[in-house]
Amino acid sequence: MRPSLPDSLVLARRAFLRGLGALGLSRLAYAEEGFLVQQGSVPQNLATPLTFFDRLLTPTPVFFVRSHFGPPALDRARKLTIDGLVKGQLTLSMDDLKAFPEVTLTSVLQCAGNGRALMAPRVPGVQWGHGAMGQAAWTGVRLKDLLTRAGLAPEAAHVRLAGADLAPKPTVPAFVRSIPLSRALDPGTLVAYRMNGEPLTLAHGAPLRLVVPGWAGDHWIKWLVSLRVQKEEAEGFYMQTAYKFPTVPVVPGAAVPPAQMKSMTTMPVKSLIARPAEGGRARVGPQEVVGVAFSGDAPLQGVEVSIDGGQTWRPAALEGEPGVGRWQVFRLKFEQRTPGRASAVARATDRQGNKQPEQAPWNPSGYFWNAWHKVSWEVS
Ligand SMILES: Nc1nc2c(c(=O)[nH]1)N[C@H]1C(S)=C(S)[C@@H](COP(=O)(O)O)O[C@H]1N2
Ligand SMILES: [Mo]
Repeated sequence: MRPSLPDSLVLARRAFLRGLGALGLSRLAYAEEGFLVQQGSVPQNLATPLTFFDRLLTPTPVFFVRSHFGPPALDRARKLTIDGLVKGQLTLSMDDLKAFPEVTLTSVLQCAGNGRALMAPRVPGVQWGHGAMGQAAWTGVRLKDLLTRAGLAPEAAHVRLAGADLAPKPTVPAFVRSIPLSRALDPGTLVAYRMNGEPLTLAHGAPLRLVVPGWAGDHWIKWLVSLRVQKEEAEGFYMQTAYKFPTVPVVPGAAVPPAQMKSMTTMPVKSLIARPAEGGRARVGPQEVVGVAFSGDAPLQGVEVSIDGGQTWRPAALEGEPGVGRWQVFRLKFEQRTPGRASAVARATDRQGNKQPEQAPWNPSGYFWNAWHKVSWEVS
């Protein structure tokens, strides 16, 4: 039997609330926001509440979880094997890995299906709202350094990635994927063992996971146990069928022939408003719109906010370091002098000139929802 995630989460939540009480913070407010929200009927899909998207780092206890089959048993001594088109096969322990130069970087991890619930018409899959994303500081070693140590054969073109989690029955395909060698050799691609300064938790892939800044979460293999250098992409459903996006615009609801689909890589530019909350209340006077924005293609150029339904736009102030696949916090303050309905809509642009679209392109699996985020609240 697998350890039951809900029980441990309930305990974590209790400890968290006790801690808040000791700090004199309102239990009531945090009872609403301070824990993960189970997404769908399976406990391994947990969404981060929107209110946490107002800061540069998402705390690990509320960092979303997405696992197809649930975690394998915790094994901090699990070794990583590198084989295939290499001069010498390697089997690396944690101590072996820690002999390579250590790297820490801050990067967004977002599920390609984040926002799927907002697609119209609806599409099958985990019905994520906005909570399948987070940003953490990831620490580990460069995949490039490991591959260089193993020695690449000239025909090497892809790295097949496998975790230790098993499908629930033999008829369900294994969660196996691959990345092109060029991406594997990118200095930002890490085999990570720490998240936000602590050893990875089991839910997030302990002891080792891949970190692929700028690319969607399905590349960030957890419980990493095998890297195989090969000529071809990985076999199987999760590489050859799933995680594909139309290469041409699609009429909402239309079927797309497989030949017109290609594997997704970088996350399109996006911003999201954490506060004020949709349907919330505020007093007449200063209002503040806060959120996060990022692009998987280039560092952020800027975020604009409109408080008049899109007629005029104001540049928001940005916090944090710009980077590919790294989010920055944006903030816009304004005065609301009269009672009534207030609203805000945000749109981001990256340094490649990509602009967040007003409508997200519909696609059959509901990937990469990145429409302008609009909220409205009552001022009295
Ligand atoms: N081994 C393994 N790795 C995996 C998955 C999985 O099911 N098994 N899910 C992937 C998907 S689809 C996402 S979005 C991210 C989620 O990472 P997190 O649970 O740490 O947030 O892990 C990826 N890595
Ligand atoms: Mo995902």
